[in-house]
Amino acid sequence: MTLRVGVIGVGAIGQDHIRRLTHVISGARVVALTDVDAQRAQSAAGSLDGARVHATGQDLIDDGDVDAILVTSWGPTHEEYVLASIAAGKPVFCEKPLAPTPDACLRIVKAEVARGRRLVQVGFMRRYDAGYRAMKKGLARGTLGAPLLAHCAHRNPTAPPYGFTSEMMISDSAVHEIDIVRWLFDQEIAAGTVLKPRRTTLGDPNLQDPLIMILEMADGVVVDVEVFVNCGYGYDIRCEVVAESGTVALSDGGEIVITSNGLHSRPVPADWRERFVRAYDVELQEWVEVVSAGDASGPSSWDGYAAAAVVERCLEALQSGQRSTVQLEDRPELYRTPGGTNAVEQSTEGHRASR
Ligand code: NAI
Ligand code: ISE
Repeated sequence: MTLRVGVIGVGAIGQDHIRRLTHVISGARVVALTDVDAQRAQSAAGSLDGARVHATGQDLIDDGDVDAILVTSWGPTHEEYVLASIAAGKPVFCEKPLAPTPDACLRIVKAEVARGRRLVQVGFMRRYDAGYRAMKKGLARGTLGAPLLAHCAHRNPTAPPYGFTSEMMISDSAVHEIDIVRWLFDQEIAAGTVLKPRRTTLGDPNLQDPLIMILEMADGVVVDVEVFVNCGYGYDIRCEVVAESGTVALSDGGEIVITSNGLHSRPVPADWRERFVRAYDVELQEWVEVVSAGDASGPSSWDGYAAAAVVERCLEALQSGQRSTVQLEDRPELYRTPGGTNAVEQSTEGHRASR
């Protein structure tokens, strides 16, 4: 069976996901598209065999030939499309953030719970990255002892061109670290503090760039996250966990080492597309397989909500300079099933959330 996918929002990541659904992974076909920029939608459809262009996201969701929805429009538009997909009973993959506020995410959680089955997967693709998966397995083995600390860095060569703000450094960029440490440690985040170091003179002077977030996990592990969106030299993602008997870290290795002029050097990825290319492939391949089997797995609406709640408190901490505590609602039963949130989801070894 081929999963017939409709895509809402065909900008940078929308087009990248269309490419992978069409040319990289198996079992899916893009049959419909829409974008508020109608010309962009027409041009994206031009490269696809027989894909329909719809005037609105709702028309696309209502299309009887669309089995599942991919939402890759701007964050503030996600809630409307995810809720409409749930109402139509169609599986929906929504890029991060699930929605900009915890309240909006909770509306999605409640709609899904009322429907009685998981339909939503959130695009926290780092959970599918080989490096982060190896770190999680390394920690689970137990030989390193209890984790105590983690050091993360999230560096973009330049801030995205669309009016990027200091708040977006947390809600758009560091939201990935917020999700990945919840997943790595299988713990919620209990509090956040934001430090404001000296600003770079490169890039927008209004940006608090870099900034440092201190996240306190519920069990006392402390995580520092450097977010630096105009680092200039490339896209550099780091993560090291310090445990009682050793450390485990993402390797900074690319695939090759260049030796020249008395130096060994490794290329730095240009952007997220390059750094996480395999993670996005695995993420969407698993989504297609699981959804085609009538099932659900991967980061859930609950994970989208928990991340949004931490983001909200960190934004408060950015303003106040104070530590902010995070209070989550009770986790509904739907998101307690095995594999539903924090397991290593892998077709060969993972569990699936049941309907
Ligand atoms: P973009 O600006 O390149 O593309 C967004 C597209 O959505 C544009 O073509 C825009 O016209 C369209 N759009 C906006 N509102 C719409 C609406 N109401 N209905 C239909 N189309 C609409 O942005 P980009 O970088 O592709 O980001 C899109 C989403 O993906 C964001 O939520 C972003 O945070 C997320 N993202 C996730 C990444 C990841 O690593 N997982 C990487 C990059 C983006
Ligand atoms: C972008 O939206 C992403 O999600 C990328 O993964 C992240 O590294 C970048 O900072 C965001 O702007």
